[in-house]
Amino acid sequence: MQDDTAGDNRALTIGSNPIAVAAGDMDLDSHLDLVTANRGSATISVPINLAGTGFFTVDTQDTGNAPMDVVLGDYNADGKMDVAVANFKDNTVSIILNAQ
Ligand SMILES: [Ca+2]
Ligand SMILES: [Ca+2]
Repeated sequence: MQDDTAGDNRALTIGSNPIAVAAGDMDLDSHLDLVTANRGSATISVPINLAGTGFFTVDTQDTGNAPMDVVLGDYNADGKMDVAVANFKDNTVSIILNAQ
């Protein structure tokens, strides 16, 4: 876990040049987690909220080139949240199933 705490303002270290962030319950524990599009590192980061404490563990997944936005949804209807990623330089969308 990488978590710099200063009062109530916390900064998570994630991939390079994050440009978009979305919130959803990625691990189905009823607490909101985050997903970021990291343009510079061609990744998404998935900070998982530890039991709703506001402290996060961060997982990373590869995407296409220059991810610019993320949209969360259950695209394969298995009850688990997935991530669609718009890859600006590839003209593609990555679908990352069960991204956590
Ligand atoms: Ca969660
Ligand atoms: Ca799913």
